[in-house]
Parts: sequence; C-alpha cells; structure tokens
Amino acid sequence: MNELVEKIGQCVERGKVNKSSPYPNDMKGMDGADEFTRQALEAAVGPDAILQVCNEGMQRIGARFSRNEVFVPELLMAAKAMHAVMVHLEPFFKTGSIRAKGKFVLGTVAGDLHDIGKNLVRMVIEGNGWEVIDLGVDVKPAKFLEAIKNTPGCVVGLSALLTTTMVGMSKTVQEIKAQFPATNVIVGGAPLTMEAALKMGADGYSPDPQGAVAFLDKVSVANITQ
Ligand code: B1M
Repeated sequence: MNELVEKIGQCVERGKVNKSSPYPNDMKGMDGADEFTRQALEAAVGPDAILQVCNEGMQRIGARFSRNEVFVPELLMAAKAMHAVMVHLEPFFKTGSIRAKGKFVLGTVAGDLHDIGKNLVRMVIEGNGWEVIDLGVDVKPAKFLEAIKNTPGCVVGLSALLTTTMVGMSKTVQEIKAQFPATNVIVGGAPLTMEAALKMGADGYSPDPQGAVAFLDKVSVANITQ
C-alpha cells in the first residue's frame, strides 16, 4: 500500500498525469497520478496520506525549479498531475475530512495582465494544501480589500511583472496595511527584489512559488503559536 502512495508522489513530481499522457517519455504507457489515486482510495488509503505525499512531490519539484534544474513546462506538468489527484480528493475537502492549511488571497496587481507566473504560484500553493482565492489579473486595491474583508485570517499575495505596475503594487500594500495591519502580505514577480518589497511595506518576498510556500508555512505557524 505504501508503494502505491509513493507512486502518486512520484507521478506528481514527474508530471505523469494519467496512463494516456505521453509525458514524461520514460513513463509512457504507465499508470499515472489519476490511476494510482483511484487505486489507493479503493485500497482504503486515507485522503490525508495521499495529500501529504503529493505535497512532498510538489515540494521536490518546486525546490528543483528554484535550483534551475527544471523549468516552467515541468512545473506545469507537475501541477497538472496534482490536479488529477485533487479531482479524486475534492469530495473529501467538501465533506471536511481534509482541512486546508489556510486561505491565500492572490492576484496580479492593477494595470498588469501577466498571469503565467501568478498561476504557477497558485498551483504550487494549492498543491501544498492551501485554499487559494485567485482574484485574477488587473486587480485594483479595492478588490483586494473586499476579498480580505470576506476572508478573515487570510494571507495575501501580489504579483507584478511590469516595472510600472510596481508603483501600484506599493499603493495596494499600503492600503491593505492601513485597513488590515495584521494581514501578512507577500509580493513577487520578475521586477521585484526583497529590498523593494520591504520598502513598500510587504512582509515577504519570493522570487519563486516555493519561496511563497515557505513564507506561508512560516506565517501560519507564527499565527498558531501566538
Ligand atoms: Co509582457 N512584458 N508585456 N506580456 N511579457 C515582459 C514582462 C517584459 C519583461 C518583456 C520585455 O520587454 N523583455 C516586459 C516588462 C518590462 C518591464 O516592465 N520591466 C513586458 C512588457 C513591456 C509588456 C507590455 C507592456 C508589452 C506591450 O504591450 N507593449 C504588455 C503589458 C500588458 C499589461 O500587463 N498591461 C505585455 C503583454 C504581455 C502578453 C499579454 C503578451 C504576455 C502575458 C500573457 C499572460 O501572462 N497571460 C506577456 C508575456 C508572456 C511576457 C514575457 C515574455 C513572459 C512572462 C512570463 O510569463 N514569464 C515577459 C518577458 C520574459 O519574462 N522573458 C514579458 C514566465 C513566468 C513563469 O515567470 O511571471 O516572472 P514570472 O513568474 C515567476 C516569478 O516571477 C515568480 O514565480 C513565477 C515562477 O517562477 N512570481 C511570484 C510571480 N509572481 C509571484 C508572486 C509571489 C511569489 C513569486 O508571491 C505572491
């Protein structure tokens, strides 16, 4: 049974979605995340054990991405495999058998339409057990504020790809901090640096999705122990 669960984690890490998926080449024709998850649930493996092994698979691929050992396509395939697992686990989330680690409100800031990186961040964070409320692109400060009001205890993530929209990002962070000073905010995106993030009043910055997961895990532990 353990072997079956391990295989799910490997499929997530390798981006092997299902048997008919031709990717990755060396796993062609083999069962994938979809089939192994079905088999595991039929063998009475708990959904939490499956989620745990998926999270570990996502963490491994996220870490390899951070080290430039794999690139965006590999990360996208891993996210797709994770999604195939989540389709089976969704009913357990709905009945409350599995609890999300917390809620993360995410969006690309006003004036910015780039969402490929933001979507990767969403998928990796979801894959690590958080519920993500994705506000999309070109998100005005008022929309973030409304979402925070409706999602008590959430952490907020802002993405920007344009140097010009970093100005608006700063305004959004300041408005969030003025109205919800206890809300943790992390920013990311190609033009950002830790220095710029701290200057605009954000609590954290990450150059990649895995760093955002590490930030979320850190602030959620801090919230629990307060
Ligand atoms: Co645009 N674009 N673009 N573009 N585009 C860039 C960003 C640019 C660098 C290209 C260039 O000139 N070399 C340049 C910005 C220059 C600057 O300001 N410094 C640029 C420009 C100028 C523009 C337009 C103004 C072009 C024009 O119309 N004249 C225009 C602006 C539109 C707008 O937003 N208002 C525009 C439009 C577009 C498209 C619509 C065509 C398309 C976007 C499609 C889409 O996203 N759905 C597009 C694309 C694809 C790019 C490039 C080619 C690729 C961006 C991308 O998706 N990278 C880009 C050039 C480049 O990067 N080579 C470029 C892959 C993605 C995985 O990386 O988004 O950095 P990234 O996300 C990373 C990290 O940054 C991090 O994790 C991700 C994964 O590692 N991350 C976070 C991101 N958000 C995070 C949040 C976090 C943590 C980490 O916590 C919350």
